[in-house]
Amino acid sequence: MKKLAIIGMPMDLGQRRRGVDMGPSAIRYAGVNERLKKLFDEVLDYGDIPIGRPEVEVDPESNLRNLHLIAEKTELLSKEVDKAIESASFPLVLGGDHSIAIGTLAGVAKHYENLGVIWYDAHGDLNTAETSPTGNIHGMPLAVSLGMGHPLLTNVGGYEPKIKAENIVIIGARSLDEGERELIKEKGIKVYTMHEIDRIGMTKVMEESIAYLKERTDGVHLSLDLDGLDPHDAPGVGTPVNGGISYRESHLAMEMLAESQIITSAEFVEVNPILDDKNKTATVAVALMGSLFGEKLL
Ligand code: NNH
Ligand code: MN
Ligand code: MN
Ligand code: MN
Repeated sequence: MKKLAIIGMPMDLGQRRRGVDMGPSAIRYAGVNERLKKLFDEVLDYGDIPIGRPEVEVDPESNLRNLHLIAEKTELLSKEVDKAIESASFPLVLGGDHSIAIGTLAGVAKHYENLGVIWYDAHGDLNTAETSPTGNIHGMPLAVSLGMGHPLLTNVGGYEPKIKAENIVIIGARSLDEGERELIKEKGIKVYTMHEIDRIGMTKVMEESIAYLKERTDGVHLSLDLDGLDPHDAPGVGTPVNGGISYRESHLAMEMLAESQIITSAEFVEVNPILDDKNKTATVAVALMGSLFGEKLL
């Protein structure tokens, strides 16, 4: 029995551009439930995690904007994700900005010895308060999941770390801050930048990534930031970076993941319908989910 649990996380507190809190609505409007019903025996929509309309936290002392709110809300998300896994459903989280990954990974990682992560993103999201040029927590969730950063964030779910550096593969990187570069080198994190995607092609990138994760992990979480794609194909994101992964390359990547059967949880983040062109980005997200979950033309 193949069951899918859809969990909306309408949170925009991890960055400064409003509208990404409407991501889950935009993705539902683009037909996620209908599309995935054909690929699962049962699709359960858990609805949205209640975020409300909290006042933005401004603490001039700290380079962690909305720290307390994000810790509190991601804790709620981690519980829902945990519940989905306990009831033998595949958890699919709809964002929201990428800070939500702190909660998703907190709910997922305790179910695995060696959780792998594919971080499909233009960015590394490996900043801490010390290295972040912006103070935006959506630039930090991968570091947080490694146990690096403010304890209120690293301890979401009540344990840390969630993942090991050698179980991460970053795909699509083309904008890294200085501290992130250093951390990648220091920890030996596997990264396929746009250079490698251009040079060896997405087929090889995915073959290598899948082989690498298969041999060392017992489950793999896909964290897909829509800004990993080229802004031409996914314009509705808060921090677009030119020269990204194409629509076709992204479908290929999802199809290869479907074939490999390694993915055990997923989230699609940073969809901002206010910055979008007629819900194009949410529509792309849903199409990619179709491929990820095994949709076939013939
Ligand atoms: N690296 C920048 C920061 O930390 C930008 C992060 N923006 C993202 N990450 N969208 O995926 O603020
Ligand atoms: Mn559990
Ligand atoms: Mn990101
Ligand atoms: Mn990004």
